Amino acid sequence: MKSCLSAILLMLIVGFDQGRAQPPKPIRFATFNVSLAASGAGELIDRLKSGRDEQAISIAQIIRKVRPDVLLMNEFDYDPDGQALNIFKEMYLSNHNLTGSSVSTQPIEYAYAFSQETNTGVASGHDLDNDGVCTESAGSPDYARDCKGFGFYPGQYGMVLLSRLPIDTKGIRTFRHFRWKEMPAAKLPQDPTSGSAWYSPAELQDLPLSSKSHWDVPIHLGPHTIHVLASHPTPPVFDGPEDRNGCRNFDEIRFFVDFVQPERAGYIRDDGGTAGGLPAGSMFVVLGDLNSDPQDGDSSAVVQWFSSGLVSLEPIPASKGGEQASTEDGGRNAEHSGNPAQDTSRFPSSRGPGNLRLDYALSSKALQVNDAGVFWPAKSEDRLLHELTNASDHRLVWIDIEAP
Ligand SMILES: [Ca+2]
Ligand SMILES: [Ca+2]
Ligand SMILES: [Ca+2]
Repeated sequence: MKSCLSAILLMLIVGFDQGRAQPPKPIRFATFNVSLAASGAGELIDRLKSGRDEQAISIAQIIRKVRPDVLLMNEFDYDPDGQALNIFKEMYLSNHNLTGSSVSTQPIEYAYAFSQETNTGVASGHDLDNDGVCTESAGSPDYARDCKGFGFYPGQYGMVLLSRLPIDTKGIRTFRHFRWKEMPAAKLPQDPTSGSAWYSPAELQDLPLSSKSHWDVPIHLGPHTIHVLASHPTPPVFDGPEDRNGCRNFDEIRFFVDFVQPERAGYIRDDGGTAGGLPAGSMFVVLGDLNSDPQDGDSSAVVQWFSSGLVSLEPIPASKGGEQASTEDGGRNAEHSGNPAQDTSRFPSSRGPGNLRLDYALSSKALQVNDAGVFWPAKSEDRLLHELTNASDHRLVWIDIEAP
C-alpha cells in the first residue's frame, strides 16, 4: 500500500514537472558604473545606512528592474569589511519596503558576491604626474594623481561582482599587482618635450598596469564554467601631451585580450604568482566600463576586442534614451560618428566629450547572445524610469546568453 502510494506520488511529481517543463532561461550578464563613490573613506557607509539615500535607491531600482543574474558594479567604494556592500544589498536590493521612489520593483537577492581592494587612492610614493611634488597625505588632487590608480582615498571607485549563480571562489584570479612594465611592448608613455621615458625605472618598479584591478571570476552554470573578466580601465583623459592615461587605458584593455589567447598570455602573472591566461576554448564574458568608445572620444582601444574575432559583435546594446539625449544635448554629440543609440554614458556636451559608448558586456564567440540592451528609457517611453537613470553618468548595459 505504502509503495503504491509512493508510486502515485512519484507519477504526480513527474507529471507536474513535465507540465512545467520550459526551455532553460537565458542568463543575463550586466555591467553598471553606479557612480557610488563618496568624497572620503567610509562616507558611502554613512550615506547608505539610513536606507534612504536617493541615488542608491535609484541605482537599486534600475538593478531590480533589469534583474541581471551576474552584475559588475564599477565605482562602488570598497571597504575592508564589505559594510557598504552589505548595506546596499540588504537595505536597497533585497528590501521589500524600498521607499522614496514612485517606481515599483521586486526585491532581488544575490547569493554570491566578490569584491577586493583596488589600486585607486593607494599612494605610490612617487611623483607620477611629474609636477615636481609627491603629496603624501590623502585627499588632495596631487595625491590622487600620484596614486597607483587615480583616487582621493583607498577604496574609492571600487568594483563589486554580484551573482545569483555560484562563484567558484577558489578559481578566482586577480591581477591588481601585475606591473605595467612586465607587458611585452607596453605602451609606456614618453615625455614629448625631453623625448625620454615619462616614468623613472624606480616608478615602473612600483607601478601596476591596472588602475583599479583586473579579475577573472569563474561562475558555475550547471556543468559549465563562464569566466567573468572584470575591470575598469582608467579614463584616457586628465593628463598631458604625454597621454599617460590614454596609454594605460590601451594596455589595460589589451591585458584581457591577451589573457584569453594562450599564445599571447605567457607573460601574465596573477597576484598569487600563477602564470598564464585562460585555457583555449574557455567561455568568458568581459564586463566593465572600459572608458573607450570605438568611434568617438579620446580612446578607441576597445577596437582591440572588436577586431580580435574572439567576441560576439551582435546584437549591439542600444536604447531610445541614448538617441534622445544626443539630440537634446547637442554640442559635441553632433560631431560624433558613433550611433547615439549605442551610447552608454552622458557627459557635458560643450566642455566635455558628449555621450559615449564606454560600458561593455562582451561574450566569447562560443556563447549565443539572444538579446542585449542599454537601460536608458526615453522620456516618451517611460518618464519615471527615465528619471531613475540620472542617478549615474553611466547606463546599465546587459546581454542575455543562452545557457550552453
Ligand atoms: Ca605629483
Ligand atoms: Ca615621476
Ligand atoms: Ca556618442
